[in-house]
Amino acid sequence: MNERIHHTMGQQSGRRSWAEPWKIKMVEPLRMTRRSDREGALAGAGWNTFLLRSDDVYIDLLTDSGTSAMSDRQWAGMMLGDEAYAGSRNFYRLEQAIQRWYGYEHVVPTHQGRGAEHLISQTAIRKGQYVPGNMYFTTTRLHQELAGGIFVDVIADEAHDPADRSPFKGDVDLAKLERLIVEHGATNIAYVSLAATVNMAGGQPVSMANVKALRELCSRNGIRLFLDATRLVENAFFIQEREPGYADRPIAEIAREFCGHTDGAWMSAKKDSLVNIGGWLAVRDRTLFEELRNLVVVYEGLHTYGGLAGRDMEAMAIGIEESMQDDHVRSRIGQVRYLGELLDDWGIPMVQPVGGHAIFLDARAFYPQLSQDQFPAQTLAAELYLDSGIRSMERGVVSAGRDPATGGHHYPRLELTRLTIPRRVYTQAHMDVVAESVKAVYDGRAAARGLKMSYEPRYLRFFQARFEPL
Ligand code: P61
Repeated sequence: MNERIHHTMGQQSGRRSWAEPWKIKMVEPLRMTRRSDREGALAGAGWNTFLLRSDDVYIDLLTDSGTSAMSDRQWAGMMLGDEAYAGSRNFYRLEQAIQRWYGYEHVVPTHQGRGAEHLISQTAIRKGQYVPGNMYFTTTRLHQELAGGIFVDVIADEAHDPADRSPFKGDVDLAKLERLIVEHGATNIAYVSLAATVNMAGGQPVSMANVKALRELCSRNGIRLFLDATRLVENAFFIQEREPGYADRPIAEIAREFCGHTDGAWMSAKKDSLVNIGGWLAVRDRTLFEELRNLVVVYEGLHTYGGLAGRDMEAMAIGIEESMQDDHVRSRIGQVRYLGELLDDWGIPMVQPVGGHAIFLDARAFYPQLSQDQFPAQTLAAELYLDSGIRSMERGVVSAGRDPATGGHHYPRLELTRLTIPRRVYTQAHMDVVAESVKAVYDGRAAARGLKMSYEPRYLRFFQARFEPL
């Protein structure tokens, strides 16, 4: 065989190819657009990909949230919805699934992740308390701040460097956390807010060793440890792959062991759990649970539906089980990596190592000619859309928002554009198209001029802000 002919991606990487453990039963046609259509659509959307109509998008990599394909089992489950106002059978199925796969005893359903973040923040934070976390997430930090908390980033420094290839860039820097405890006293820390994986750092995992050490430090100081379990399954995959002693352990077991070190968790089930809508909050402490269960009826709905239809809870219960299967997770992350490897071969700057749910392009490295005030990552998202109709998301200075104390922009070190891969939705050929478009935009990078913000909403500005080209 001619050594230089490597046709499949597996061959190119010196291995046999991975593939999806499913086949396609139903398709959703996509509209192909011309560049002139896209120019009109982008101008109409104020150069913000959140404001585009989905009909104007070809490959939608805005988010992996609520965009996954449900299985035939989940769709069958949708027909088994018990839409009783109180005591729906599907709630008990969901409760059981969370107890079995995540191991928490007391469960409160919510309509999605931020509903759960709202409840835990209002219940567990006193005004003026600090809330250390492994990097901010937009909605998480906002709910902590709205409850009077002060977010402090205690993630390891490596997480802020896109080129650093450490295997567990989501780890908490325990020395940073200890300094915070010494400085302010344990009673002024509401809880530690631990996300696994860390979205804004590039989908980077937390090691089991780190959560164990964190548990020990928290217990010693009487501080609670709560987990954002939104992409915990993906985190468990990385532990299995990278941490000594876990190679032969199933992902489900690793995920459950991880939860075992925490006091409770909140969840956006729209990610790992393969549903279009849903979330939950679950804790071990009975008293805290009573408070959460009482508050949910004010903001979400009765404690046996939390803003969801019975059918949504059924689909979630089934999705949780499917999400924990090793073959599923391997192919999900395999697809993200496939795209990452193509881009890496072409020298495209991005966060390394490639994380669980997305490729994060390094917009600073794309556009060294732009300052952060010219919104490089927003510019890159716009250019990708113009080139091919691919929709991505800004994760830089626009997403970071303003400091509530000073009113000035937060200037995060990471200025990234996220290509987020929905689960079980796009094919390898779609990934090829994405890679080719990123390369075309990279080749044209010298011409980029940046954007200015022409409208800025008060909360979570990145969703609705408008821009104009400079
Ligand atoms: C996303 F642009 N993520 O990544 P909810 N925790 C974590 C999340 O990733 C998360 C939530 C809590 C989204 C949707 C989204 O700035 C944005 O179910 C780790 O979306 O309420 C959501 O869960 C909140 C996109 C959220 C954003 C906020 O695309």
